[in-house]
Amino acid sequence: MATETTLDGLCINTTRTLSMDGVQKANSGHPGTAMALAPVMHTLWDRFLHFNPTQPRWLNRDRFILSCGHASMLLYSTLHINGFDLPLAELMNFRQLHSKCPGHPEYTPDHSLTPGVETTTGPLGQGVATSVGMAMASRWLGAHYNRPGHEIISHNIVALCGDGCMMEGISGEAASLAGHLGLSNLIWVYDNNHITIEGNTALAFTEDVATRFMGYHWLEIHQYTRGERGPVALILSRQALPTVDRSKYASATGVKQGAYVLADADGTPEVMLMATGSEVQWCMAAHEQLQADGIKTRVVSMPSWEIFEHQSKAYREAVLPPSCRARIAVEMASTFGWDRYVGLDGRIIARADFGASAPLKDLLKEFGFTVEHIVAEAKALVGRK
Ligand SMILES: Cc1ncc(C[n+]2csc(CCOP(=O)(O)OP(=O)(O)O)c2C)c(N)n1
Ligand SMILES: [Mg+2]
Repeated sequence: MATETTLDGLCINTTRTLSMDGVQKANSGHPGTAMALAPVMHTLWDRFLHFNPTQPRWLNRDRFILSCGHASMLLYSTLHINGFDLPLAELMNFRQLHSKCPGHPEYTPDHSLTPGVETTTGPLGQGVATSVGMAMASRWLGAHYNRPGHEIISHNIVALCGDGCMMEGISGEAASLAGHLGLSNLIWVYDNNHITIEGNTALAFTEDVATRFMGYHWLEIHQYTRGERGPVALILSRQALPTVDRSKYASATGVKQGAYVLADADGTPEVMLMATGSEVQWCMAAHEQLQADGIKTRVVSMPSWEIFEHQSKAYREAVLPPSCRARIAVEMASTFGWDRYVGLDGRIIARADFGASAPLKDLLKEFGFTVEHIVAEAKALVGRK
């Protein structure tokens, strides 16, 4: 991972070590979730949320809710790093009596306890349910107080939740209402890590959450993005993923357009690699190799076809120039939908079936989800060795 040397990497690792230290000092709980979610938190707080750490009650701030309240050290570390009035001494006072860093985030209306904590969380499912109420409140305020040219209320509500939240019925009820109301100011990030206190979720929870959310009329997509037509659920991958070095590659703000150029060649690309979510990592590695072999390669991250289709023709053609017909899409699920983007000359590395089980490494190799295979396909497409 190149991130260790970058400011992003430093922020992420500092969030992790602060969380570890807090848990260690309190000798209570474990820092696993905080460590795993540190990159997500960093991306949210650094790239998406609008807030002012010196004015934690600023009316139009985005609201962040840690619905997996058991990972509270993650929130405290993040608030500390982002300049909220939560000094290191308070962090090291985690889980002590009268601490500003209690075992679960605790809300006080004047933010006197923990600045930046927007609601009390801990009972699983509660935080995400509260987020729907907040999104409704924001819509109500906007409808009453915004005037043309004076949009004083425009904030978003972002909730981070885990398997436990999705298992609780209340999250489903709240999500149903959010979908019904079309609350596009609401985003849930779901850490589907398949583990709870009791063990693997396979023991008790095998429903298809993504399909359920589609039924609720949520716009479900697999990478960080924002939808304009209804609430959005972002389902994080269960595999360990390298973090993209954003100082070297394009900023993640392009996700708002549904698709964007993540890595590029000098001049017109000869070949384009397209993917979403965890497949992007292989495209990035293939990009490095192809570029080194003198083949001009572009990587396009496509978190949402739907949002991309709503962009101007100029933008769409800037991202996917029609002149470049050597295109490869990589998707660990079905080939469905990609033909539109790879065109007649392109290739799709995907699966038309499902059900095989084996260690992940063996499956990936068997099905061609490897950097070597992508590189070979790309070279075959452009007729080079
Ligand atoms: C309603 C409710 N029931 C039980 C608990 C106790 N509890 C705290 S964390 C946890 C497991 C949460 O698992 P998950 O949401 O997957 O989080 P992860 O372990 O992945 O961080 C449970 C059962 C709780 N906080 N709330
Ligand atoms: Mg879990």
